[in-house]
Amino acid sequence: MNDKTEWIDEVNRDSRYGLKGKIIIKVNSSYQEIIILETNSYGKALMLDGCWMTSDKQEKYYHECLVHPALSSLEIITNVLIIGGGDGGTAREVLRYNNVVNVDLVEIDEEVIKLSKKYLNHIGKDAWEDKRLKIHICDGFRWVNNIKDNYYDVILIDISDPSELSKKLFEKDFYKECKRIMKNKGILGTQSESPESFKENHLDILTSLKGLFNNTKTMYSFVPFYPSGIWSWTFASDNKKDFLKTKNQETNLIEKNCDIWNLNYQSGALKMMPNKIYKVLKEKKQNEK
Ligand code: SPD
Repeated sequence: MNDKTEWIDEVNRDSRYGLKGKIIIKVNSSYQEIIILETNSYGKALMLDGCWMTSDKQEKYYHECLVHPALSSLEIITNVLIIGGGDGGTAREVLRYNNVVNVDLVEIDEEVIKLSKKYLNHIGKDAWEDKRLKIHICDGFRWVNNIKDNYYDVILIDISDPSELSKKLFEKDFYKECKRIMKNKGILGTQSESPESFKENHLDILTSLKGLFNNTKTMYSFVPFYPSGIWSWTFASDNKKDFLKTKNQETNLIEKNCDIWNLNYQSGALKMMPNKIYKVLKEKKQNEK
């Protein structure tokens, strides 16, 4: 570890979101720059290509909100796909459900997994040793193209902000493939960016999913060190309108052991769509008629 304490910032438009700490490692993988920082306030933090991804003391705000709305809503969960998620936090939360049989974690950058296992073990914890977890070092788009129809019960998209590397995973063609490989009653959940600091991307994600699935729902909550703090997770399904209704018998126990998410938190977060987002979506819908 470097002994020097320094500020590392994510720059988003004209704002900077910084953490102060000591750099544990800074490397360039074949895909991106990876920094792991030891901070006083948030424990170890991971930055990819200048964007904060996760940190020991904030990750639950993100991972619990991505995983539990979808998994608590399904009685039977055989196959789960995680696109991205190389730090292991999403897999850890998924594997808390004993009735999950198989989890495919598809991450393009092997280095992220290696470094997360080594330095961010507080996040992945024993998920890495769980026999149900299969790690595939592969491009997410290529992976979904090669899977048979109606295979996954849940697809969770845990990827970085839109960039050269990730942009295909925000496009309608990718979501179409996800829909094809998902069971009829399955649920897709994705981090859907910030309605404030990534407003256009956020609207694009919601519009694409609304165009493809019968039902979508967006949850808004906080990830304190992401640009603007407010973040969102969107769930989509062709199942009934109330597809995010609790059906999994393990939910009560899981809820008790969460730090952030519970069914009340979820029900409030599902009502938090900022009016400016609501109005744009309503106008788009009217224009389609
Ligand atoms: N602005 C950051 C968006 C990050 C989404 N993925 C985070 C990875 C945590 N598993």
